[in-house]
Amino acid sequence: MSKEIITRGRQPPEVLAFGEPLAALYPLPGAGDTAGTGAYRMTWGGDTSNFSIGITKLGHVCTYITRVGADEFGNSFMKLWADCGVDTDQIQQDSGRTTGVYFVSFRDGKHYLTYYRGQSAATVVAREEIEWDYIRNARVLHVTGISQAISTRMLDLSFELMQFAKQNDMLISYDTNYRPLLWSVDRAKAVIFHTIREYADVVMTTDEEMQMLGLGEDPERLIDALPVMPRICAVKLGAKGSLLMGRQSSVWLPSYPVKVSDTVGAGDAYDAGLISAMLENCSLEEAGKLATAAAALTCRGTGPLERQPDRAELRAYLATTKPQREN
Ligand code: KDG
Repeated sequence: MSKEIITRGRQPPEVLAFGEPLAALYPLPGAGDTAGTGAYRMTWGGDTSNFSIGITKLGHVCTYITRVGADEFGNSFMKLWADCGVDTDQIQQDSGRTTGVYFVSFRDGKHYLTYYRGQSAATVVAREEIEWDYIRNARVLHVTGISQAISTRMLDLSFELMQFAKQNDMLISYDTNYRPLLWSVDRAKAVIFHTIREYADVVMTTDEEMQMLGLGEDPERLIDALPVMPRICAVKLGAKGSLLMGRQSSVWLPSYPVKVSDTVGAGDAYDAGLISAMLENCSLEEAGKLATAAAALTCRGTGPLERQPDRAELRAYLATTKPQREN
C-alpha cells in the first residue's frame, strides 16, 4: 500500500494515545459541593483524551486509539477531537455500548470522581479494527494505568501495542495513573511493574500514587523502588512542582503561581508537555519547565480542558513568568 493511501493525504501519525475518554459532569458553581445536590454541566475528560488534545494543542499530530458509544456523548467527543485536530481515524463508534461517564464532587478542597464506565465502549476496543500499517511510523505511544485497568481486553491490547511500539522504535510513554476505584493495589502494582520492566521509556507518576502503590514517600528514591530505571522518570508533586529524573541527572521544578480552580487533568497536561518537549529534543530542565507550567495553567479552569494551554500560550507564559520559588 502506498504511503499516500496509508495517511489519506493527512499528516502521518506522530504520537499514539490509547485509552478511554469519559464525559465529565461537574457541579455548577454554587450548586453545592456534594454529588447529587445541584445542577451539573457536561464537559470532557478521560486521561488519554486530555493528553491527546493537550499534545495536539502543543503542535504535534496525535492519533487516538479508543472506542466511544454511538450516543450523544460519543458524538460530542468525535466533534471535539475533530475541532481540536486530534486524528480520529482509529476511533470506532459502537452502537451497542455507551460512552463512559464520571461525576465530580468537591469536598474539603479535594475532588472525588464517581464513575459510570463498567461496560463502556472503550472497554472493548477491537484490535482487528486498528490499522497497524497506518500507525507503524509514529514516534511515541502513550498508555496509562487507567487504560490497562478498565478491562482485560484493554490490558492485553496495551501490551500488544507496546510490543508493536517497541518493534517499531517508538518511545513508550507511561503514566501510572493509579485509580483505586478501578483495581486493587496488588493487581495494579503487578501490571505497572511489568509495564515498566518490559516496555516503558518514560514513566510519570505522582507523590500520592507513590504512596498508594507502596513506593515510598521520597520522590528521589522512586528509582530504587522501581524494577528498572526508565530513560526518564517524572514525579508530579502538585503545588510543589515536579521532579524529573534522567539516567545522568535530575532536576527539581518548582510550580508556577496560578489560582487553582480544579486539578483534574493537570497531570495529563504535564504528560503532554513533557512528551512534546522530548519530541523537540529539549533539555531535561526545559522539558520539566514546559510540563510543570502546562499542568499549572490547566488548574486555572474547571475540568481538564477549559484552561489547558496551547503552544503559544505556554511559551508566552514561560517567557514572562517565574516559578514560585527557585530550588
Ligand atoms: O487524569 C484525569 C482523569 O482522572 C480524569 O479525566 C478521569 O480518566 C479519568 C479517570 O479514569 O479517572
